[in-house]
Amino acid sequence: MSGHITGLDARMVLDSRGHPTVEVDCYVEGALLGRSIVPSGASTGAYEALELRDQDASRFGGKGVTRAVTHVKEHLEEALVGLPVDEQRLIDEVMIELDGTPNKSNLGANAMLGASMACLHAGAAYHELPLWKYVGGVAGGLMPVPMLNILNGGAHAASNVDVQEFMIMPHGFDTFQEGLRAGVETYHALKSELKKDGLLGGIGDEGGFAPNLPTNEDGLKYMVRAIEGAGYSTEEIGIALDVASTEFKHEDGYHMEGKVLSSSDMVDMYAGWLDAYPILSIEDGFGEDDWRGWAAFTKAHGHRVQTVGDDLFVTQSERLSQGIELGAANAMLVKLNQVGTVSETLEAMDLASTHGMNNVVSHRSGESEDVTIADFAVGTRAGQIKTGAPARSDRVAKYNQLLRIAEDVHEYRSPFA
Ligand code: 2PG
Ligand code: MG
Repeated sequence: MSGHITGLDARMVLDSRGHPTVEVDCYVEGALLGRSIVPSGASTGAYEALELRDQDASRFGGKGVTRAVTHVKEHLEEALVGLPVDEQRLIDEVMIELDGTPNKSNLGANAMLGASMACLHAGAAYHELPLWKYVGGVAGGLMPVPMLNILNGGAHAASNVDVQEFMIMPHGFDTFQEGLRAGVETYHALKSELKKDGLLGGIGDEGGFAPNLPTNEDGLKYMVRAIEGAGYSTEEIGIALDVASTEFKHEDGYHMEGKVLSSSDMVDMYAGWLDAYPILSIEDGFGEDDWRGWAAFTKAHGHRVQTVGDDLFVTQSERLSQGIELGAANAMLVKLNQVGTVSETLEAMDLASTHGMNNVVSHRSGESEDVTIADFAVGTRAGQIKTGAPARSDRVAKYNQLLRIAEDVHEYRSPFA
C-alpha cells in the first residue's frame, strides 16, 4: 500500500547569491513528508529547461518567483493530489503533460523540479528510507569522488580568469572520508600558496578563491602547488576543470587571454595542458553548439581525459543521444534543474551509462541548504559529484550529508582506475 499525495505547498526562499528561488513541501496523508529547494545557475546553457522568473524589474531585479510558486500551489497541487507518492515516474509524467511544452516554459522548470524533488523526499520518508537508499534500491550506494572547486573564475568570480572552475579530485584514497580530508587540506594549502604570492582576496560563488592570474595556466600551477603543499601526490589527487567555454565563445571563436582561438587551437591548448599537468577531467571545453570541436577532442584525447558535457547535454536524453552518435564526450554532467524532473534526470543518466559514459552529479552556482544531490549521487552510483569548495554552508552542507551517508556506505573508488 502506498501513501497518497494530499497536498503541495510552495514559497519563495533565497538562494546562496541572495536571489529568490522556489521551496516546495509535499504532504502525504496530511503529514509534511518532503521538502526541497530548487538551485539556480549563472553560466546556464541555452538548451536548459526554463527557469520561470517574474521579470518584474521593481522586485528582486526581475528575479522574483511569484508565478512559479503560484503554479505549484494551484496547478501542480491539483494535478498531483491523489497520486501514490512513490510513483515518481507517474508524478513527473503528469506534470510534463500538464506543462505541455518542450522546455517547461509554461509552468516553469523551477516549479516542476521543486515538486518533483519534494515528492521524491516524501516517497523516501513514507517508506522510512534514507533518500540515497530509496533512490538506489537494492543496488546499494556508491560514495562519489568529489570534485572540489577550489579556484573560481569565469562567471562565478570577478577576476580575469576565463576558466570557470579549477577543481581537485581526491580519487586515490580508500574511503570518502579520507578523500574529503585530503581535498580540504589541499584547499587550505591553496590559501597559503596564494597568500605567499599576495593573491589572497575574496572567494567566488562556489567558495573557491578568486585571484586575478597572469594566465589560465597559472591556475593549473597553483593546483599542483596546493596538492603538493598539502603533502599529497598528484597520483592521489588529480585536477578537474570546468572551462564553461560557452561563456566566451563568440561567432569568430573562443575569446581567451586577449586572443581569439579556433576549436582546433583549443584542442592543441588542452593537449599541452594534459601533457604537463595531472588533469583527469575537462568539462565544457567547447561551446554548446561546437559539436565538431567536442568530437575532435574526445576522439584524440578521450582515452586520457574525461570529457564532460554540461551546457552541451543539459541533462537531456535528446541532446545526449546526439552526442553519443557523434562521440562528442565520454561523460555527462547531471543537473536536475537543467531538465526539470527527477525521472527525466534518471533516464538521461541511464542512457549515458548504457553507452559507457560516466555521470557527474552537480550542484549549481546558486545553491541552498538543500542536500538532495548528495543522496542522489550515492543512490544512483554516479561515482562523482561536484559541489564546490569546502567553504560556505550551501556547499559544505552537501559534504556534511555525504559524511553522514558514509557511515553506512563504504564503497569508494576512482572512476579512472
Ligand atoms: C557549471 C555550474 C556549476 P552554473 O557550469 O557546471 O558549477 O555553474 O550553475 O553557474 O551553471
Ligand atoms: Mg559547467
